[in-house]
Amino acid sequence: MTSLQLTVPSMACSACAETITKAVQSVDPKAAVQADPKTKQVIIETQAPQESVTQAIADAGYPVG
Ligand SMILES: [Cu+2]
Repeated sequence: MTSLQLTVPSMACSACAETITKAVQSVDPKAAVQADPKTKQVIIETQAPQESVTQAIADAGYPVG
């Protein structure tokens, strides 16, 4: 497991956080995702490569800052 800490500036509310969580889990269904709209931080425990995770989040409409 790798722990990733990403900043997603466009994550504005809990619906955004949910979309981001689903995007990550489309890459790794077992990923543990904590997305906090207040801090714009997404903390992910995953076995997927970071590039795949950031790409999936970007494809969902949330560029990783
Ligand atoms: Cu939102």
